[in-house]
Amino acid sequence: MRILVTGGAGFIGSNFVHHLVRHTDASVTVLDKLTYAASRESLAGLPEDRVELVVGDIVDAGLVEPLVAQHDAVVHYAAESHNDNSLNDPSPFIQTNLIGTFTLLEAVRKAGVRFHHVSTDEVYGDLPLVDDTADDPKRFTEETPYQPSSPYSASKAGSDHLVRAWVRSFGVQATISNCSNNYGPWQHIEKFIPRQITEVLDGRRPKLYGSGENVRDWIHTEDHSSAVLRILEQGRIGETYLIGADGEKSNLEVVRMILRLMGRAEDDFEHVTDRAGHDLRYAIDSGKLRTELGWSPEYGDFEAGLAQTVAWYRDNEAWWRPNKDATEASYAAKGQ
Ligand code: NAD
Ligand code: TDX
Repeated sequence: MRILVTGGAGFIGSNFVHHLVRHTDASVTVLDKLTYAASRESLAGLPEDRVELVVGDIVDAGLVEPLVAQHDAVVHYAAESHNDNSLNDPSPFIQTNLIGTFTLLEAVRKAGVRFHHVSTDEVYGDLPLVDDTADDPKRFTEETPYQPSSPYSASKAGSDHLVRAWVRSFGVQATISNCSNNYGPWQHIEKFIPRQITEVLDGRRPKLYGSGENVRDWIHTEDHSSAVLRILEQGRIGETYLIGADGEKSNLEVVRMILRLMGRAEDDFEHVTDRAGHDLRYAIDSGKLRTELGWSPEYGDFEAGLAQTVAWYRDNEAWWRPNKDATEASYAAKGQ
């Protein structure tokens, strides 16, 4: 198999490339624009005879069409991925997430190549918070109606709709997955967990948007990769699979856990300006993926996975340090 991985130099895409090399004998081409979010180092150490990096834009049909035609499958991770950035400037989100996905769909349609589209649970909007007495709290399923809140999630929702239309109208051989919040090594420090870990490493206080009661459903990026590979190999064409590991935690709980793991007082954080339109709660019911394809996550213990992630950022300061000042300056300008 020759597999083209778009966005394979980003946080989750690079994990998937390592996963493919470890668990299959596929040869892999990474197509990545190397935006601010990419990292060549995340691909270091991979065998040169199996992994090639092509630097380019998924919006560029002249590049994409011949490249796609040389592969058996495309796994599409490339995206602008940060909600806060989409509130500052939605334009690159529309370009990459919508026009880029359209460009890839046209290429796989012409070449008859299998396509897997990596998407997010944010396309479903948000859920109410759960009080402790509820015995069967609502979670997202494959049937939940789309109701995205931010320019980022709206652009991902639009890209999902394009994939479904290309399956139905043109017979494109595609599957879709919608995953919950990922954590682990190599995540850009603009994102919640690495931002707080690196704030503590720098002797400052973690920064919670608003009250901190917002809930995210955390999954280790290794588990996301194993699920995507399972869907690529065994998923039914035209189907959507939700990926999640039953990792619901409020932001406040996560911040307290990070502080505890790093030897600081659990209330040593600050509240900052809330995100506009901030989604309240995400929660995934991954029953279809587990029952139909027999997948299950390996990182069942969030605190253990978080402790490993803290250790990774402690040990890899040389990787994140060059981005830290600019990332914090941009948050400070918004009171965050
Ligand atoms: P990321 O921002 O870390 O990486 C995105 C990668 O895409 C970068 O390497 C970037 O250079 C590349 N890219 C951006 N625009 C491009 C373009 N026009 N052409 C080619 N490459 C381009 O993102 P991530 O967190 O690794 O997310 C990867 C995918 O997974 C995205 O589609 C995202 O929507 C989805 N997802 C992310 C999460 C999460 O928690 N981070 C959860 C569910 C789904
Ligand atoms: O400093 C912060 N303080 C804070 O309280 C930051 C950066 C975030 N937050 C909150 C906002 C969210 O409730 O933490 C939560 C997680 O924030 P992000 O890491 O920005 O993730 P989120 O907006 O939930 O989206 C993520 O999961 C779904 C990814 O960035 C998306 O790409 C993915 O689709």
